[in-house]
Amino acid sequence: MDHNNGLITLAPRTSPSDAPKPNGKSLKLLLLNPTRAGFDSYCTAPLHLLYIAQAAREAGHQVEVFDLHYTLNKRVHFNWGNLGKDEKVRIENELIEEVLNKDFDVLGIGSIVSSYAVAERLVNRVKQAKQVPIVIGGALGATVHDLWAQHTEVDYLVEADGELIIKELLNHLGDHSYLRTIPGLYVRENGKFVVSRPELPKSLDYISFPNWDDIEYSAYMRIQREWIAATLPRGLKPTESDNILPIVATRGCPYHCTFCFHQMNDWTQTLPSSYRKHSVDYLLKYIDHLRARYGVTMLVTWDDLIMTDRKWFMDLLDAIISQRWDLKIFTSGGKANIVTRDMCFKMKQAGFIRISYGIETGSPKIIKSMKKGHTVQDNRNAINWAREAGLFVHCNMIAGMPGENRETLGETKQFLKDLDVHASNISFAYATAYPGTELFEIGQKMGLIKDVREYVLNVKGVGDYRDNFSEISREEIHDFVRTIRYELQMNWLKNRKLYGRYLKVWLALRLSNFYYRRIWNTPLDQFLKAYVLTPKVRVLIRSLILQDHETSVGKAETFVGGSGGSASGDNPIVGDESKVSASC
Ligand code: B12
Ligand code: SF4
Repeated sequence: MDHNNGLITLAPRTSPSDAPKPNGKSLKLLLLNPTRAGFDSYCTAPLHLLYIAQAAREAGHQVEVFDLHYTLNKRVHFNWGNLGKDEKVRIENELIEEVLNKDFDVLGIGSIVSSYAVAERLVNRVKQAKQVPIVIGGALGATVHDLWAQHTEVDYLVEADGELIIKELLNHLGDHSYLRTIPGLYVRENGKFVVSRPELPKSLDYISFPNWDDIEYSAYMRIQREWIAATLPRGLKPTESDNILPIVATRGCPYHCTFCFHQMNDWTQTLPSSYRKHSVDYLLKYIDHLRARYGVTMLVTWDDLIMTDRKWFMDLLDAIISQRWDLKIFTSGGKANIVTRDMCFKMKQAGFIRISYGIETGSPKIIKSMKKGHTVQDNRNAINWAREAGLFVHCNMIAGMPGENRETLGETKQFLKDLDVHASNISFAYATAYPGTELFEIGQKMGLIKDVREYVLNVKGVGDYRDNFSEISREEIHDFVRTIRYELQMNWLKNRKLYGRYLKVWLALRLSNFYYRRIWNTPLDQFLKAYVLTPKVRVLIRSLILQDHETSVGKAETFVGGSGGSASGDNPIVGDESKVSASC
């Protein structure tokens, strides 16, 4: 046994245990998807809970899925950001009361780590009111096990795929000597968690199809459609009749990029790879089911890295092509050292319309220190091949990693300009450390993350730039992320000799520089009200400064292939709240 942070790690179980008989009782399981710190209004389907719900139901239990994030946003008309603090507290408490009024024997919560603050409040309130066991999964759970141990009375945490674990837990609730042998289940004993290392079956085919009828799926389809429409150029945007659902074909990833979190992300590389996948046959059946039951016309892949196994991925593409389904597929998971020119063409044939790559940087030094496992030249090839095949290409970028300086940012800018990337086809994230990643440990060593609880209580999306890992000031990093988008637009317009629009963006950049460098501490609207008299001019200047593509550069281009083109709707300054997956 080894002891750390109040965690006791048992030796891995070498063979499946002799399961004692289930206690035979049918339990009521309530599954919650909590809201996230910062309470953004983007609502994606709680797919993780649908998988857990289906598994629990198969083991003879009753399940309800309650998506607090969606319910809250729906209640405030997706306008959370504009509510006052008191109003926010009132609504959160109202929702917690609703949870308390439900009839359940076990409470399950799952989300990403930015839900920790809300989940901690929720758990403590539930434990005050009811003596029910609580189990937490996803990145929210085991990565911060010491916080759950010290600041709550949570009973169980789940470190891995939860489908097998939830069955065991519900069937043997209370039998700690048995439960502590379940791989991946953290069991609280005397204020500490005890755990057996997870054993993850390499084939995911034991997992049943999630039941989308557990949630108001058509609402999530609509939200997803609107988000995708905002990120794609005209001609590729989904229409009202498109029904879109996410799919997860593989889980985990064999790479160890320093900033990335995935389940069983062992960046110390002492454990076997966490990568696991469904068979092509399973996926064909599942997609067919989604088409028949829910009228799905478009899929979004939510895998960590769907193309990890090149041969398997090509087989999947062939199988999809042979079905002649006429499906559209939107993916975030392209990796430059895996993708090939042939793969891009085959993806196009199979219905893929968009691919995003974790380009991250144009600096050879930074890409190496991120442990991306590929080079800047690989990135160039990957973008060019996808463009040749007619895929819409999106580049996920990161600014402010350790070692970042003026020179490396300059290399990134030049890289994007040389490839004639349009500003709307990039997302810039600020380097952000999530627990369970190497960057988190680097942040602790650099003294940036001192108090883990304080950090986790406040960790939000990448727009919330709190820690500067780089060699230059945070203002310089901010300035780069703000101005690169104007500069790429100007570069793109100049390459096409569109000088009228070039001048407009040039003016917008000047205005933005003036505002952010000279008077940034006065809120923009207050400033405009004080100094700009005509409302029409105020609207124009506001849109120029905030870099609203629709109003400042004209409507989105009709364009496929990435050698330019502008998809409207990106977050104007940070541009990356919309990213749904790891960079890859
Ligand atoms: C959908 C998604 C989102 C959604 C929200 C998801 C949510 N739950 O709230 C949106 C689009 C909003 C989002 C945003 C962000 N995301 Co995100 N997202 C995903 C994505 C693509 C899919 C999640 C999923 O459904 N996975 C499939 C299911 C089956 O796996 P799972 O979630 O791990 O669930 C299993 C187990 O964990 C466990 N389990 C989970 N919950 C529970 C509960 C119980 C009771 C039990 C028993 C078990 C259990 O069992 C499940 C089934 O086996 C993942 C990548 C991925 N492939 O997982 C990233 C991921 C979760 N996101 C991530 C990140 C970094 C972000 C952003 C910061 C990105 C950004 N660029 O801004 C933002 C944060 C925004 C914010 N304000 O906090 C990271 C995780 C970060 C972390 N440590 O928490 C991931 C892993 C991607 C990555 N590698 O970078 N994301
Ligand atoms: S960024 Fe992509 S390739 Fe890197 S570890 Fe994360 S999922 Fe894997």
